[in-house]
Amino acid sequence: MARKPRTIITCAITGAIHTPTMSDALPYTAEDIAHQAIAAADAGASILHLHARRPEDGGVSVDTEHFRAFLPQVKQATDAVVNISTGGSLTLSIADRVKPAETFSPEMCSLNMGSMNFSFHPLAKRYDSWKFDWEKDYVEGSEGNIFRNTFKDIREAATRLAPHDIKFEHECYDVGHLYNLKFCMDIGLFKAPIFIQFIFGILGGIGPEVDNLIFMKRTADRLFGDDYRWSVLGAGGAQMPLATTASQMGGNVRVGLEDSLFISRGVLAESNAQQVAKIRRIVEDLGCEVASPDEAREMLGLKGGDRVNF
Ligand code: KMH
Ligand code: ZN
Repeated sequence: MARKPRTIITCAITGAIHTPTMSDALPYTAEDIAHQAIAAADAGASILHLHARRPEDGGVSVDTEHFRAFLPQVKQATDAVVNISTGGSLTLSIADRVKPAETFSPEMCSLNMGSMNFSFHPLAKRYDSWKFDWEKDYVEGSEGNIFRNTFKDIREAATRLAPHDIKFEHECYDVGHLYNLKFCMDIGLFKAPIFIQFIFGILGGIGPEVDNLIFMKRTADRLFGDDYRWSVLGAGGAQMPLATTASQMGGNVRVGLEDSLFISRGVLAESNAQQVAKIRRIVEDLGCEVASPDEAREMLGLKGGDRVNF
């Protein structure tokens, strides 16, 4: 029997776009981000998707000094691939959002493949108290925000980052984003193999049903043939079920507190590493093996950890 491909586990340590600090486990200081990223890598994550936050109040940050405060530590302690977010926040310009990736030239960075509603305002009703002052207004205000990722923004990000030979994690929240990506590939913005993160369950994007995963995968097969690798991110309660399904379909998986604060229904996760350990256990129990960082580098055609700037 042919050996199943290895499963790459990405761990998204601390998103800032849609995850305020509503769990004490969510890291927001540089020390905690580094500590949890290293523990997630030790637990089996071969890629670490990283945002920065303001250490004083956990707010969204694209300040390069906030990234500098944890990147060298992560690099020294692990061999994991570092993937820097260019998502930033719902209100920043693309030039500001790509600055950390331009500065640190990581092996990977995220790239969001279309403009969309990206809302988490229903969360506001679930909380009576907030850890920091900015959080309630930010969460409620997401009802009126557009997450802007126009073709011009995508071209600007790709052009600014082209000299750095960075592999993009193309974040596709709906089927139209796959067609956007195809258009961008056809005009020469990205090199094969591209890496697509199929995202399910964000309010504004496609819902977290298995049918939708199959539809996204079938569409990507038609558009990209052998020129792509893929992974699945289910937001909130869809995280583990969709990751499990993806791994059984030969795909890769993304977990992490950025996308779900929970380890099981109604139970907050203690850490990112706990989520990585859980999906690793499931993947291995079901007969697959997880990819090491070097195997992930080979599968995705990455430039190598010695060519980053931190
Ligand atoms: N948390 C994801 C749903 C980015 O960093 O570029 C969105 C995200 C965007 O990861
Ligand atoms: Zn992110």
